[in-house]
Amino acid sequence: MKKHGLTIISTLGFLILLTSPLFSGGRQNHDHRSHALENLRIEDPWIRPAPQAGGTSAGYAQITNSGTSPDRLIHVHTTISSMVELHTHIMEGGLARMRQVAGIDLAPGTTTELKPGGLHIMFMGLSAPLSDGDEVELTLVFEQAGEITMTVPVRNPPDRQGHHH
Ligand SMILES: [Cu+2]
Repeated sequence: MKKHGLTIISTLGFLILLTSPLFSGGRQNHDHRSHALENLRIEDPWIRPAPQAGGTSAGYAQITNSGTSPDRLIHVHTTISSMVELHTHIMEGGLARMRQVAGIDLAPGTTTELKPGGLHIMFMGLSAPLSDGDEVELTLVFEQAGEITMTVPVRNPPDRQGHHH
């Protein structure tokens, strides 16, 4: 019995030795993540109004990465639509077309602008119409910083008055 007890103690000691680097590794990872979160600033987020449920809309913002390492917007969670994709615009035969991208790179020390005609968050299969003045909740998922949830206003594009259609 005594011998058996010793075996358990030494096994425990061995396990503690094995797991302690994992614990400190996990803590470091958490620090790294909250640090990456501190370094991201999301400004002027907005979503385009949409007249019909089942339709599409697009979301924009300026995302500043003031840290020293790159991050990446990889997904957006929301209940306003059944599908969300990250899109960019490319010119094809003189026409601007939207194309899905796997992520939006946020280089350190730069501001990445999601704007009409450029990078944007695409909402497809809206669960309800979106009207100017509404507010919706979005959770942006970043590769390094993790998730940021925020309330985003629905509003008309700022340059709408200057366009003839
Ligand atoms: Cu799009």
